Amino acid sequence: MPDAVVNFSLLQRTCSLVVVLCFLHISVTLIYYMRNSDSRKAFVQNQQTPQMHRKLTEQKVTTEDIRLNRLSSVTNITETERKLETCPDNPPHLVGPLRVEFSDPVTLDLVRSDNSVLQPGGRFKPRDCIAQQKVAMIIPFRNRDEHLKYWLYYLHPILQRQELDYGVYIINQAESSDADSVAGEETFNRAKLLNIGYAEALKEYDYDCFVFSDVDLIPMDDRNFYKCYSQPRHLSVSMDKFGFRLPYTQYFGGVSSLSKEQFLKINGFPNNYWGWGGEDDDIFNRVASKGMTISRPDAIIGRCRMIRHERDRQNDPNPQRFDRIAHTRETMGKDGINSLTYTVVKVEKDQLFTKITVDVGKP
Ligand code: UD2
Ligand code: MN
Repeated sequence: MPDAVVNFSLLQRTCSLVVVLCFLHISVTLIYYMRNSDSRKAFVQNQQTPQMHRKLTEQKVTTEDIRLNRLSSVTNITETERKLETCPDNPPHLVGPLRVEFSDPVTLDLVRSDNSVLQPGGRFKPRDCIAQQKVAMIIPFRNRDEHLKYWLYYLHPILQRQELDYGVYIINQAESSDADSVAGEETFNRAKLLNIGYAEALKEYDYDCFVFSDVDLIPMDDRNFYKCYSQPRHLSVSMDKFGFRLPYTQYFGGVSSLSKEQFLKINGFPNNYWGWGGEDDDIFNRVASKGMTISRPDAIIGRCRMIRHERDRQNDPNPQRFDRIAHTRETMGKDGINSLTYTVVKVEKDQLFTKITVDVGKP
């Protein structure tokens, strides 16, 4: 064989080897890249809203489509052409158990930037489907800004993943500085604030469900739906504070939900429990006396954490509570949403919530 031919076939083989090696290199790099981007995604899941998830998926679709030259068929589908269906029972973006800690520094600005999708007043609607329920989140409040920050930080992404049409209402009991009409700081009245939340939220939107939540309670699993069921629902069933179990069967404190119909059936909540305790048992009595039962998630899905705190000023245990809960059946007809009186002092619309400051009067 002539030398030139030998050299040429050697060159050809070397070239083929180089091509194969290049191909191998590219394949390995691609596989590593894809794996890495998967694990990065798993890491951001906890604080992930459906919008963030959608952005990630849309980016992926776009690159893929450019490669396959399918771009035009994607951009042709406009928002208005999409026909919306009712959101599913199992929303696709839920992640299950969540890490909940109160040591991370959280600022309202951080929470605002994470939730840019919210409408003023802490309002949200899913973009891709019609929510099954319109839910007002009602929080009784006075002087707990530190706790409120964590509530907003954790709950907004959860509620969005649950695909609810919701609004957040902070019902703030006025202090002396809030209004001339209020002289000095009065005793706290949690249940009356919850009644006010119900009434004020309904003035704004046609809510069909009301979730009543302490400001210091955070669910540890996003499968614990903040919505209403065929019976009044107790949501905070498995709390760190009580060793992750119910303290007693009739316990209804912390977080609960009632549909508009269920709420009206029990004439709302009592207005005359001033100070700490008893109002949650009175609400339980109301529910039971109307022949309803309590619906609850299981002890795993119902896990939640309460931010540790001292008893607040002007919220000492109410000495009348035992006497009052012994007479719920007789008093509930005339004390409740049908006898509610109060004065609105101020309404503030933040991106993350609607804060309604109210004068609830005195004992
Ligand atoms: C328990 C119940 C709570 C309620 C209360 C008795 C749990 C987890 N919660 O809470 O549902 O039945 O006993 O009344 O067991 N608040 C303020 N500022 C105040 C006082 C109270 O914002 O100055 C609000 C706040 O939303 C707080 C809630 O009222 O989470 C309940 O008060 P608490 O946290 O002091 O009472 P706690 O933890 O014993
Ligand atoms: Mn508490």
